[in-house]
Amino acid sequence: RELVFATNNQHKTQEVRSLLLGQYKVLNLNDIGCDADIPETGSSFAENAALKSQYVVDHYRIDCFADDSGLEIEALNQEPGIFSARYSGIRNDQENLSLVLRKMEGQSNRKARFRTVISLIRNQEHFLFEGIIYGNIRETPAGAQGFGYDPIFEPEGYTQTFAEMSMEQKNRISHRALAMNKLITFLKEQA
Ligand code: ITT
Repeated sequence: RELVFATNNQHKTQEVRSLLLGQYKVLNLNDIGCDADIPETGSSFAENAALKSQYVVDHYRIDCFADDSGLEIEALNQEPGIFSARYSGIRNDQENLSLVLRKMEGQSNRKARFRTVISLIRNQEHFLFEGIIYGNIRETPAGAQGFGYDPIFEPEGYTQTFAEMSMEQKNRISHRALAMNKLITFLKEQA
């Protein structure tokens, strides 16, 4: 069984492949020969996830799901939010992370959450699945695993950042895993 995941992001692909291991083979945009940078012009994670999945349905006529995610920081009015991928103006994880740390300098409220919204299109029907994990923004980055803002995010109840955890550990608790588990449950119910 195959599922198409409308993403260009290799890290997301890896995490999702690991979560679906033994259940579904996952094809990303690269695997289906799509090199488009799908416009994300929506004003919410749900809208942007839906734009990505709809793009693939329109252009390839295949069912698929998409993931729109980001980091929401309380003291920054929930920024970077939907702008997470290009917060610094360019698509560069290191630059984006540095900008967040600069904006958080001297800030005592370090509360944040990661959020993923997955949009699934199946037989022209749309479904949404959300996952949220709460945590805190570190003063300095730690860890070399994962991607994006992982080195500065310490989930509540843990002493390591996401980037200090193995992918398996992150996949036990992450926003993406929570949303994916809802998707997996839904697909099982439909089967
Ligand atoms: P696709 O749209 O092709 O799926 P993308 O990288 O553009 O890939 P998003 O639009 O959802 O994905 O942008 C989310 C950004 O938020 C991403 O580039 C990372 O910087 C950050 N991000 C998302 N999930 C993350 C995670 O699990 N850990 C750390 N950072 C994450």
